[in-house]
Amino acid sequence: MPKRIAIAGLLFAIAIGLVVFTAMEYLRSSPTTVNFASNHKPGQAVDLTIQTVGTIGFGTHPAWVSYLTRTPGPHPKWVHTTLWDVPAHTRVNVTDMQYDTGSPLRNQFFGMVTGTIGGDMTLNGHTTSLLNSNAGNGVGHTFTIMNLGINVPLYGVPSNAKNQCGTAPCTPNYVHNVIKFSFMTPGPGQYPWQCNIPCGAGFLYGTGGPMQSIGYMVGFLKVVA
Ligand SMILES: [Cu+2]
Repeated sequence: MPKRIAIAGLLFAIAIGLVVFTAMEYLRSSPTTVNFASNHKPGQAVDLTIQTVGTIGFGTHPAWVSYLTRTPGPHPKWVHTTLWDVPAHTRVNVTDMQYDTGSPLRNQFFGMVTGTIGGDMTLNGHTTSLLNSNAGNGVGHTFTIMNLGINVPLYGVPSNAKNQCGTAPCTPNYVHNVIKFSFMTPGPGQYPWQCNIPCGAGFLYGTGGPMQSIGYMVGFLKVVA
């Protein structure tokens, strides 16, 4: 009898161990936060450089669409994350290197630039406040912070271009568009941001997979005081 209890106890301990291990693995695998706040001087704008890619090419979901973030400072590197610490009431200058192809929007509303400083963006150097996604290459992704009324459509690259980027991080010798815009951060808080194009290919209505995964098409703007 004591032997059985001992075995049952051992099995129970192993089960608990597995649960803890799995939880730790999950926590460890969640994307890191890029810190734009701690070295920030008051009044200075924050430069946020990101890229959007058609396939991330590595990790647990190599085929998924994704955003990547470039770290600030003298030795920048591309990180697979969509989590940012940013200072409050500060101008953020965003540059998106857009390497993905596009398509017509299901909801034309998201072809409009809203909530940015000046209500516009530049697309490869040209200022505009609206993209007609039924023309040209369509829209690949959007950068949208619903709570702040911010939406920026990201123009697609030509699908017949020969130099498509295969594996992220992409370098500028691959076909891409450069989209720039600025916005002001609000007071401290967590503001979810996302892509509003159902770009989760292979998932129901295109809204699953990368569309609901932090590090891919969803993230948080963590505004700190
Ligand atoms: Cu997207």
